[in-house]
Amino acid sequence: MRQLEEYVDSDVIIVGGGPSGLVAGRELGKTGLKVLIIERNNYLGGGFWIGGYFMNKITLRAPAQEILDELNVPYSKASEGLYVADAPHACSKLIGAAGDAGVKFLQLTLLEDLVVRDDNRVAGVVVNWSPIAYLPKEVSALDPIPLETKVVIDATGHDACVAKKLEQRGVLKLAGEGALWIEKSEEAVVEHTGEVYPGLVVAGMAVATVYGLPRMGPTFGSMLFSGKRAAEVAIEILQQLKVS
Ligand code: 48F
Repeated sequence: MRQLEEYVDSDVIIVGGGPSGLVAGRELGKTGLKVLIIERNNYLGGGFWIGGYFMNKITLRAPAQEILDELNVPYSKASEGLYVADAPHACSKLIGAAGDAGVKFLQLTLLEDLVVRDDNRVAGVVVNWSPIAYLPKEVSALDPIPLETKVVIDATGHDACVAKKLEQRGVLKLAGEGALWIEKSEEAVVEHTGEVYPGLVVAGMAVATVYGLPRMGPTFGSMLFSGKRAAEVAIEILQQLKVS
């Protein structure tokens, strides 16, 4: 309860605790910023616990193995420029690294809406307990609460749930994910990671959904690099806010 009270105002809220959100959180936390990750599941890690086709290995293309080095995750070289790691090992190390950087987590918490201020800027999130989605109407009529922040990062994966809230308001148009094409998708996702609306940054697979980029296959390098890029963009936005 005390943590919730402390985090009704923060520097950055990341919605989604998958690989891109966790990396973004870690990078931001390392700089001393007040960062909260909101996750609808009880567990963090999103799709990073398992590789393609239910295999418990993840693949990463160079130079993403450098991020595994940073996290002290062991891996092996499968072929030139392609690396393989144990998914649970990589995922748990990444969650731990975000925690070590000072990031706080609010699990079982569902993004319901956004706080948008007069100057048309995203200024927070509106959240509720995610279990209410499974409760009968008689007990699920529960008011959500707002959490204010300076920058929101949409790291909700393929659904791009946060950006979709702006689309529902008619202020943003999402192109929808393109067909699977790993080589194109990896680079394009990192390149397009950025501020899509004042105060809202998109990271990870949400970037493909927002910009109509090809969807990813079972490889994770660009999720990690997109998280890093999202953190850089958030820091730039925070610096601009300080100046203005
Ligand atoms: O899906 P997810 O792992 O997103 P990501 O960081 O990475 C994508 C890859 O896992 C994989 C891929 C690349 O190889 O294609 O899919 O882009 O993590 C997204 C997290 O956001 C949470 C969801 O439970 C998951 O843990 N999430 C989604 N919608 C909401 C949410 C919501 N409305 N409120 C709170 N959390």
